[in-house]
Amino acid sequence: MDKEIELLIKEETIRQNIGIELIASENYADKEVRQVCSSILTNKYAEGYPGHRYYGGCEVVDKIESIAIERACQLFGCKFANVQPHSGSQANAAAYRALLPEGGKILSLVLNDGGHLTHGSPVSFSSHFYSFVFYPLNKEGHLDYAEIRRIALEEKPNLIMAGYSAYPYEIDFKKFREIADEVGSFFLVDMAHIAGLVAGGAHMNPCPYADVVTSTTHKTLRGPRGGLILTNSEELIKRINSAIFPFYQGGPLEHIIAAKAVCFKEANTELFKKYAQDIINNTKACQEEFKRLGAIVSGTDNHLFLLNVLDTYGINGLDAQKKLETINVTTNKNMIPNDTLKPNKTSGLRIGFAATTTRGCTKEHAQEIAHLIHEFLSNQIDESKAKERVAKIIKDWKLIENI
Ligand code: DSN
Repeated sequence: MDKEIELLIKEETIRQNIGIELIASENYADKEVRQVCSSILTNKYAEGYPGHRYYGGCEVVDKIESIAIERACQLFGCKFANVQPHSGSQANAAAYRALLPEGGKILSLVLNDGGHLTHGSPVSFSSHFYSFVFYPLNKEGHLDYAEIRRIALEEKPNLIMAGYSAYPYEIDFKKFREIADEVGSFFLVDMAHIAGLVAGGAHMNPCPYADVVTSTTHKTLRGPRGGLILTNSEELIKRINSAIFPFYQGGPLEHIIAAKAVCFKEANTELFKKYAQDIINNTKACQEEFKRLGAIVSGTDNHLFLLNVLDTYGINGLDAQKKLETINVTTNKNMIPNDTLKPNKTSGLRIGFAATTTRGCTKEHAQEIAHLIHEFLSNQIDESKAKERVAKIIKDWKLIENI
């Protein structure tokens, strides 16, 4: 094997094993998913869809892609799926293309309140091809459905969006559907962050309410890195399919699609239901412990919460992220509602438990993680003491290569 790359993979394996991974969008794919990702399926070109390809020799990948579609539909209780998006961003691009004319108006969450770049950021394709208006969170950091309805009635968007990157509470998709119906808009849910919770029955399922649901497959869903689109509309799936191929993408990644099929099967089990609930229990345990210690934190109903490091420890989000990295605790800086600092500094950290729960994190570990971070960021313990505590917490966790 290429020694340079082999050594770097070893280095990354060590980094992942010795750390506590609290980045809310990350997870550890299991052996089967990883093996399928690196299979010979990578050799095959298969532009098109099962039964309608532009290449010969697609009879096997046709079967694989059909299984992936069937399993995705079964898992989320949906009629149609496109399993080809290379990422969540590609999935969103295709969904917009299927639902809107160029320049169409989209109502989404204020980006600093937890929206994703593809939900209208000036640096993303989204704001170049579509026109965005935004709804804010209320002062307490919650969705304000009356305010969303008011803005929607005033702006009359073609599309209303829900689903976020840093929102710690349950989303009521039924309320969004009612607003969209009143206004005559399409309703799109980007469930990338919560897809595993939805699959495990631990969050309301958007599929009965949204016209289109987009997702990634590698966050709480714990599959390979990639995207997914779901809908119950026969008309929309046709438009979605042609938006993915040939409009935005070329050859599908059949090795990744096969790994998505494995992931959908794994997520449709009692074991995965328990995993989804454990993520929520661990997140809650850590958030409550921070609160008990006097830290300023958001609430949580899902896999993440926001910690206000600026007002709690007098350190901005970027510096807190860097400081925690010195003891192998990985988090990411994040804006908090009404943040006074810019996105490159921020006042907060986003903390999530999907990855640690996969490795065997318990509620007691989650509480100890709150103590560790609290004591380290408030300088009650030094780096070497903090590293000892990290090693003790992860002592019995699974090695990532054995997951
Ligand atoms: N980059 C992801 C996240 O961290 O939330 C969203 O795609």
